[in-house]
Amino acid sequence: MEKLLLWVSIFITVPEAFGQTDLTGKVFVFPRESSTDHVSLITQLDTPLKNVTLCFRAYSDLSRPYSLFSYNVQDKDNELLVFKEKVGEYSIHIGKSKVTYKVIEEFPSPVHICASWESSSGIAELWVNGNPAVRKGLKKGYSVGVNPKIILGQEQDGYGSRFDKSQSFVGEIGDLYMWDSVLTPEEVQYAYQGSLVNSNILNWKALNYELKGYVIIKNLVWK
Ligand SMILES: *[C@@H]1O[C@H](CO)[C@@H](O)[C@H](O)[C@H]1NC(C)=O
Ligand SMILES: [Ca+2]
Repeated sequence: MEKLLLWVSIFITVPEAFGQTDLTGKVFVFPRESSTDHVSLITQLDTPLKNVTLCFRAYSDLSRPYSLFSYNVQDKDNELLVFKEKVGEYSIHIGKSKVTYKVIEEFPSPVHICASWESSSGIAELWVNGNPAVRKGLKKGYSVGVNPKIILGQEQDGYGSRFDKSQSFVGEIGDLYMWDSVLTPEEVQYAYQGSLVNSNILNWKALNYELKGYVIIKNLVWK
């Protein structure tokens, strides 16, 4: 009984100890171009990923290429990367390989993105504003590595380091969730509508993060 109580108290206190914050209705604003400003997202991940989905909202008026979500592991660049190539074109990178997606979009306008990858088939899906792009495949059989450095605002070529100003993100990001599973099309729609669905790797409602440099948290005023 005492052991049980001890466990209960550990589960209650851990989220606070790790500094998790409910960012519902908020966004990270990256207000200027730099090679330093970024947000580091902290998660406990010690099982390699065979299935993964990442969803978020972003709003930027950059027309040059930029990183939306950069996940590196020790000694492995572009382990999991969602990148904007140009207006109407995105790419997903897994284990240094890359596939691209062409989408119809207005510029500039807010987007909701879901990107998923399934090791058993290699299929990577990109959903933009609830619409699926043509599916592509890469790194079939691969596993995405553990103990990541996850960076918003900059594209890593190192492990939490080696940023490139010309690939930095200027704009706003919010509603970010990450799962160790591939969401169903219905779940992607829930995510797009903002009525989600618990996530287990990263959760905007209980986010553990560090701001570095000029990054400001503001209310979400677009969607
Ligand atoms: C990944 O998803 C596939 C089906 O899409 C499933 O068969 C497999 O068990 C999943 N693997 C893990 C580790 O969750
Ligand atoms: Ca890189």
